[in-house]
Amino acid sequence: MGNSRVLTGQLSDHKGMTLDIKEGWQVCIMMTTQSYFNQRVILKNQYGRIFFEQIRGRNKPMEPVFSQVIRNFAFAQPTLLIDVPESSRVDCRFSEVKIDNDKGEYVAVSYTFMVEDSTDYDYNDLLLHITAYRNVG
Ligand SMILES: [Ca+2]
Repeated sequence: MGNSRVLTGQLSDHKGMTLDIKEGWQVCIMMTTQSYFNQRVILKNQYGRIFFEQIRGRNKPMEPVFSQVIRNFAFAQPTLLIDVPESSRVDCRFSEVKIDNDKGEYVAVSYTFMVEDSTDYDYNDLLLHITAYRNVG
């Protein structure tokens, strides 16, 4: 049987978080917001190349669920940035679940981010889900 490793935490600043996604993996991104403020989500590499960028909030009506697939992700270890420029208090909580196969190889990861950008602490201002997995072969 494979193994899974779970990490939960809180992003402490706006410097971003490195995601443990390997080169060539498939990446699925889903996000939604109920925020008054605009939520800016960027996924980029260390050279600044942006793979995913969405700004959603009151000025940009969105589908209830926005999804995008990036096939054969070109770089490893991308950085995720979550920015809410109009908010002075962004509290982002996350969960990271890594999955190993029965050979002990790291083959998939699932990230969930939930943001509170105001003072009601319902954490519904951004829901972001990123799943990435190795090609079978
Ligand atoms: Ca809220």
